[in-house]
Amino acid sequence: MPCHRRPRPSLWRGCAMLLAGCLLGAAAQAGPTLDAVRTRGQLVCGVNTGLLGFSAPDAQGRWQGFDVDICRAVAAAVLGSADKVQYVGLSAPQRFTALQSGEVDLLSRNTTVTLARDASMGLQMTAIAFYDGQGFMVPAKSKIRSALQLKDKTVCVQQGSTTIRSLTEFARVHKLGIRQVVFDRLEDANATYFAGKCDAYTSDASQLAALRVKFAPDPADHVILPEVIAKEPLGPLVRRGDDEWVSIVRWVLYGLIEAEELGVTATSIEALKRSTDPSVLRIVGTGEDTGKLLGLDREWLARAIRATGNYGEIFERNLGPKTPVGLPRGINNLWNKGGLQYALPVR
Ligand SMILES: N[C@@H](CCC(=O)N[C@@H](CS)C(=O)NCC(=O)O)C(=O)O
Repeated sequence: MPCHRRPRPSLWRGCAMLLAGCLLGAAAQAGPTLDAVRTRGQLVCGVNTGLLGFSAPDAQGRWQGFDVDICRAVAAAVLGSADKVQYVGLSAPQRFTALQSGEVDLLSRNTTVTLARDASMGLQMTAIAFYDGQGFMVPAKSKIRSALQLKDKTVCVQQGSTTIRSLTEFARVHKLGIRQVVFDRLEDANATYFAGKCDAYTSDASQLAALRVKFAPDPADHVILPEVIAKEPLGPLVRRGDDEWVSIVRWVLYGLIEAEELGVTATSIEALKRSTDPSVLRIVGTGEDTGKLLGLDREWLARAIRATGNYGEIFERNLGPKTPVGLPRGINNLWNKGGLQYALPVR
């Protein structure tokens, strides 16, 4: 019987409970990954073996970078400390097996989300951390200033990524007859290109920017061409079939983005605990308890923000104009500042 036709008291109760559930959500149960992470007391995070700005160990062996900060934020939310992370460096071809087999709990490794990866590999996307695009880099002295000038040129490329296929399709569509020089290992692709043995190098544009800083005596000797030949939305992936874990990773990322939108930073968070804005209070952990909906406590997001800063702070510290990689915020700016970063609302 529909609720509005004078239902019996027990039905009223049922409807009221359903309504309360709709409005508030019910407390979540922990899924198998969260259970395993808690029992182990450590999050095992798959990252790139060494990609400047995204994930690389520093001189003391401490992992640093944008993707590493996502691991740290999740660990802070789930385990109470951003340091409770074990990092597993994974090459492009190794990364999906490591996640599928359970070797890592989370893959936070400059990985593009595509339909095939999301739908057919036993993996699931969470949210987009970085909007990237595939591009080309050429030596500045080469005079090539457009990807359309790559006719019959050699292009260095690594396998195990989305890159080869998009290169092949781009070359075919524009009838460029590009000659691919394919490598299993990134080190070999780098060595060959920076020794001047390929006319161009193709990869995610952020990666090209990082590589020229690391390997070129003068980064200005290499130019990234203006064309973006494929969308490369990068984000953390988890195993399919653990809905609770998907939600946790997704909402940590959204929470960091929303924190930026609301002006909550690693340093302003303490003062904002006395804010009068309910949206801010939810984020800083003194308002409505969103943690219980994820199987976490009230302070889950506050801990993540204290550990890593909000999304904007993470971006600026690891990739922004003041870092060696020197990327502009561009399309990774917030939606209300001309970019694409739009967190679903944390409420
Ligand atoms: N975002 C692209 C490319 C990411 C990627 O794995 N890039 C390669 C270079 S093209 C890389 O990081 N290689 C490092 C390695 O294999 O250790 C993807 O997800 O397929």
